[in-house]
Amino acid sequence: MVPVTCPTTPFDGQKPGTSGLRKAVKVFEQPRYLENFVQSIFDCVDGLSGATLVIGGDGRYHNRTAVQTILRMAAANGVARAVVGRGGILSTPAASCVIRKRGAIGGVILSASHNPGGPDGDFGIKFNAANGGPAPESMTDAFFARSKAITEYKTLESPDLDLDRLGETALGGIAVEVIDPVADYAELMESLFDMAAIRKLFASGFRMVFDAMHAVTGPYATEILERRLGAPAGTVINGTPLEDFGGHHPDPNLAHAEELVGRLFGPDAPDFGAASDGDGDRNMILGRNVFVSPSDSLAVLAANATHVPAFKGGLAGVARSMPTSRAVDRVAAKLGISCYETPTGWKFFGTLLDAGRINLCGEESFGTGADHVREKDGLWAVLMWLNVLAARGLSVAELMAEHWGTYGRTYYGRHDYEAIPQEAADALIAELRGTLSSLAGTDLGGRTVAAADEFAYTDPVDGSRSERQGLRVGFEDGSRIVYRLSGTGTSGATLRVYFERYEPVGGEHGLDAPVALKPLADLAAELAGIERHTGRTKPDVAT
Ligand code: VG1
Ligand code: CO
Repeated sequence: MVPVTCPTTPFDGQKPGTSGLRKAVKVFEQPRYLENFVQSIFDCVDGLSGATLVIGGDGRYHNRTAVQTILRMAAANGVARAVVGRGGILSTPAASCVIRKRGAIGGVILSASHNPGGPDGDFGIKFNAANGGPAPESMTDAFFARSKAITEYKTLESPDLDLDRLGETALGGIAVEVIDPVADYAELMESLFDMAAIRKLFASGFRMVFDAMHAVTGPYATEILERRLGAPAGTVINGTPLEDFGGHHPDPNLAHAEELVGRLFGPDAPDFGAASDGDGDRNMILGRNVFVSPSDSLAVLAANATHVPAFKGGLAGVARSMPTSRAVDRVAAKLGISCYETPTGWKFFGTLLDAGRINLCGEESFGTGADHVREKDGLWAVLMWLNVLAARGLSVAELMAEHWGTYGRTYYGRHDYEAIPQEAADALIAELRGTLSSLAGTDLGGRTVAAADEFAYTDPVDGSRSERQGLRVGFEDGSRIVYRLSGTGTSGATLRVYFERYEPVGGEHGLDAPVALKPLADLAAELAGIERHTGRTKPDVAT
């Protein structure tokens, strides 16, 4: 097993987006493409030599090949120990958990999250730092800069390792430890929740369906829900991870989790439904005939946090990404705790969590999490909901009605226009940016604009600055429209338009969200000239 140094030349566009570098599998399959990016990471991580590195992914097509490549490169780059999930599998939150538990220098996580998989699907790679969280922008900028100047990468000439057998093997000078991908994570979950109360809930006949969408969460959900909490066999559906997710979009929302939605809104519906995405960090929460918007979910969990052992001392503070609705702000105000507004992407919560300023946070994009790891965590959110339902003895519908009755209801929706030409998207944003400063005080569709601006963020802990994080138009009646371009897409640009409408206590709480939001959605399309710029008359996905 000889270490070798291979000459290479840079590839264009190895710029990490909202959550790592995501490209079509075909792009990643080009010789040297993955190697270049991995070497760029290794060149930028201080203290890599002699350290422990965690490696794993969501099991999608190309995962195993990539894990073997990264192991060889880790060995040649002086890593002392590599910790790998069996079969190359680690959900994103489990990887975060293992990095923290092992005191690793960080981890390489292979995933394109909710993007489809398979030979014609997408692949991705991200680096998480020693705190278990996504590399901050200062690091991802450094990886990108390095990728543009790279001239060589280091690897080993060695056969593939057996990733399916637990235990330790030597590779070059390093130890490779293949671990059960579920064990550490399941143990952590048991330390956070009132497992006995949830077990009792299931024993009393409470029925739930968890849709793992043939993605990474299947083994985790089966172990924790069915084996440890006693939910009946069959509670977890689509629980076997497949390289192509069964040809589906592993995206837990009303558009893509059709089977689950059908069950919860159909005859003899169970009490509770949930789903997770490709890499296990997202969650969707449903009750019988009820969809809980992710923004509301965050607010409800904040309001009920003290019913859960991990939070029995109360919350230190909460945070949400900018486009996430302000429902949680109202809870924070009532609790007298801080509420931070951060740019989109979990990496912006890291400093706040590390500093202990917050211990609960979330995004409108079906992401919720806490300070137990440094990633959003799908199954954790499901367990948190189960714990709250068990403690409160209410149905999901009753809990939501109580919440809106106390804080008012924030209707929330998002429209995505996918794969539009980059120039058209850039022109739309540039034009809108130019009009923002003149909007305040004007009347738009019967609503008066209170303020309009482009969101920029200064991290209150480390002072780092992030510009151009989305355009927002707020109205005097508490409603709001936000526009931004996605940083996770792999073809063209994706325009995201977010709407919220606030109905105070005693207001109209019984509308269907799309109906309640229709006037705002129409206004948003007109204000940005979406049809004029893109030719699109309706979004590809509405959630
Ligand atoms: C999207 C979501 C964002 C989330 C990111 C990664 O980013 O909007 O909230 O953090 O995906 O989630 P963008 O830039 O496409 O809007 V995951 O589960 O794809 O890692
Ligand atoms: Co994900």
